Amino acid sequence: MAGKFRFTFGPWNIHEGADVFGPAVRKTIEFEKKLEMYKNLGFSGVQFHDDDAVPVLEGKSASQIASEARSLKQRLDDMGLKAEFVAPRLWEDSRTIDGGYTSNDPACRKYAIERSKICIDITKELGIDLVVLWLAREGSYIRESKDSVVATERLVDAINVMLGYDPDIRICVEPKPNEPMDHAYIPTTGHAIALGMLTDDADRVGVNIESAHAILAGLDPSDEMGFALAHNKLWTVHLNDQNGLKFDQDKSFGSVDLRRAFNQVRILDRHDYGKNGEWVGLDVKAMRTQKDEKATAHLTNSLEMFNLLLKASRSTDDAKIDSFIAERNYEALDLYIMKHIMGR
Ligand code: XLS
Ligand code: MG
Repeated sequence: MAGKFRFTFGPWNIHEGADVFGPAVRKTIEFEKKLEMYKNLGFSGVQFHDDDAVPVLEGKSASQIASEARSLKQRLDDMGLKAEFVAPRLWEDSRTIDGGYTSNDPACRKYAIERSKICIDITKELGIDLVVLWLAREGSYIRESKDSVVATERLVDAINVMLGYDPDIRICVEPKPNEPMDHAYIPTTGHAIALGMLTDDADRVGVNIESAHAILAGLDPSDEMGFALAHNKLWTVHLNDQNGLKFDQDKSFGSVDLRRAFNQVRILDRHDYGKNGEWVGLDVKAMRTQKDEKATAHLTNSLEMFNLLLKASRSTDDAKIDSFIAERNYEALDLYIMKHIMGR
């Protein structure tokens, strides 16, 4: 069967448990300590925001940023870890309140572009070519505040600047329909791929599909992945789970809907995801109730569930499935899959 999967997560996936309504409930684990934990947890790849890689970017010169990124690369090499991607954190600065690339204020748009260039510099110093754009604030709270045609054009312009800034980088747009904005301009995989097609070099624009984001858009993550795979655009994934249309929960993979998780693993495996070096990212968060000493269980649990579901996916009786399909006996197929996932 298909190859082996390699797993990544970002330092933000080990966190203190603060939420919109309450403060941190777990001790902070220093970044370096987190890096030391990766291998023991079964992960060999690290995803970064630009300021995870080089903290406090503001006020640092380009050469200082480059030298800090180079020293991080050295530490990763020493630990046997690889960076997967870098994403510009464009949602925390006061200049991105109304959006980065789609802000109505030209000075703020300029800031977003400059910050993205810094992100690309860091990406290159880490020896990789992948930038992820989660377009957090590229949307609106009220429709009348922005023009959706202009916003789309501004997103294209911004991506063009990034593509032009470095001839090798590839950009993965990570769609999400809402939160923090009421309406986001790039809510789904289809939007992300179509946006890429408007750019100067569509071949260098792909997608990062996060399970919870697809579910928040009322879509099935495995079908979203299939659509992207059919376009050769699935260059990374953020697997997790989500209990209906609520806040973005980033629950452990498979913890809400095992069958939905099974189908994500199945589509990835059946189409050799990873054959071009793509990683499996687990963008999961620990429950706020979790105690300090178990603050990483959500990561190992998600990894274990992926591997168990991979086993389940690879052990289906495909002749049986084909005959159910040929007979159009989907009730039998339905029961077969449910029992198979239950190990019966
Ligand atoms: C938020 C996203 C974010 C990106 C990286 O929902 O998951 O963490 O993946 O910027
Ligand atoms: Mg994500």
